[in-house]
Amino acid sequence: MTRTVPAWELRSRFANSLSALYGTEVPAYATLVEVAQEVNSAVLRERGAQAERLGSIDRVTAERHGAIRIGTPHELRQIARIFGAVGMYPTGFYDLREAAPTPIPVVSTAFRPIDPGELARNPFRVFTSMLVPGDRRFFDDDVRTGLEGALARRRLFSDELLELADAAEAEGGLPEPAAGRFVELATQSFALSGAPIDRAWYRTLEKISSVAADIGGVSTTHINHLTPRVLDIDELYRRMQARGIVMIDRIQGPPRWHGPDVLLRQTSFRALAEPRRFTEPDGTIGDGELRVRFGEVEARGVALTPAGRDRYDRLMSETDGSAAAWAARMPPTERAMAEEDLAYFTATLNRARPRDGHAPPTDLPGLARGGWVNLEPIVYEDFLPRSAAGIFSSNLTGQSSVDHEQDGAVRDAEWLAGVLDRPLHDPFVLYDRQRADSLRAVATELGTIP
Ligand code: OOG
Ligand code: NI
Repeated sequence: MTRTVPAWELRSRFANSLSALYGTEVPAYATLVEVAQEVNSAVLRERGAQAERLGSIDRVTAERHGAIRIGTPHELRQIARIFGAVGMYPTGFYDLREAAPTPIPVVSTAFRPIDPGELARNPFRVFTSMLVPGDRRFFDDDVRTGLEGALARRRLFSDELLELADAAEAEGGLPEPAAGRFVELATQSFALSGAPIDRAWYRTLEKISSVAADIGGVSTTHINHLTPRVLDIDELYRRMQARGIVMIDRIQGPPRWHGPDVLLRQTSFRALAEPRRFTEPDGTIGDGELRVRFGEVEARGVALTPAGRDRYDRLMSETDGSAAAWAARMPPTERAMAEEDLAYFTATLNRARPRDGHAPPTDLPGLARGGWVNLEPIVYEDFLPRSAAGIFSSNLTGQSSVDHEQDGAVRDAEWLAGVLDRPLHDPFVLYDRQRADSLRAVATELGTIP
């Protein structure tokens, strides 16, 4: 009898296999992974256990996020089945149509493990964007009709892949050889295709949005970037430049400062132009190239509570986001962030606390203020596309822009959950649950169970 390869192992194999593919497709990615590993080893040597405070070195070394872009609710449901097979579930709603300074005609979610144990085993996540052809800020009736026709005709995933995915999700894994076949087919479906691209149609879309062209101008999908995690992104940036790779001019997100690492910091480089084949207006097929894929790297910090997130958004929109502005508005230690309920932590009982006759509180800020607990940061597992203020607010309030939709549908988190036909997880709820679980254990030990 063959062993069932469990979902987490399928996920890990899928992430590795995509990484191998992307390394052959985009050689600068392989350099980026190499430099990230150099930096991570150096940080581990210098900082010891402190370096692993936001994840074990094994986790961080294996950690990647990918991004893909697709065209229709139908395709999104299929992708949800494929990711569901490897224990990755839709989490968070991002409306990039509202993103300053460059609105993009997509709404997005991230597929990722949601359970802390599963994240520790392998935290692979994929930011997944879906085109909104019905948004009249971007597309007129002709282009919309063209897009809908082109997207309805294509098939991204084979029946064999989808059937294997369903079996894996139902059984919590797959036996061999089905497991290997699943990983192979899933990887192939995100490879860059050699199929010719209709040049005129692609150009029409590209004038509106390069992302729209990358989705609706081609007949397949592909992994758009694959991002390793690094423990010191400033050092990585210096080393990449020293190797002659031109990076964007800055690291996005919070600045480097003397307080805790918070949320997500990212930087990227543009990949080289890649050869693609084109169908010309006269029907002949010619060569050309496109630059749609890039390289990105990220450093992760502690997850912020809604209050912390609000403070972060204000900081980024009202100040220059510098280390000085940051220091003026954010508390400089994990403990102070916990006391002000700005960031998420798990708590364990502080057995060294002297008895002083005080009754312990039950909330984490109170327990932190009274010295009752030791704290561990909960790492931010989500995204900050275009870190500008306001993108995420749609996640919090569900507000949307009805008047822009040609078909009158409001595209918010609830709508996306309906499209997916499975729960759309809210990142704040997941972080809160993790904190609450740890507080229950502390309360049991303190005898304060409500
Ligand atoms: C996805 C952009 C979002 C990130 O790291 O914030 C993303 C895309 O370009 O399709 O990957
Ligand atoms: Ni990314």
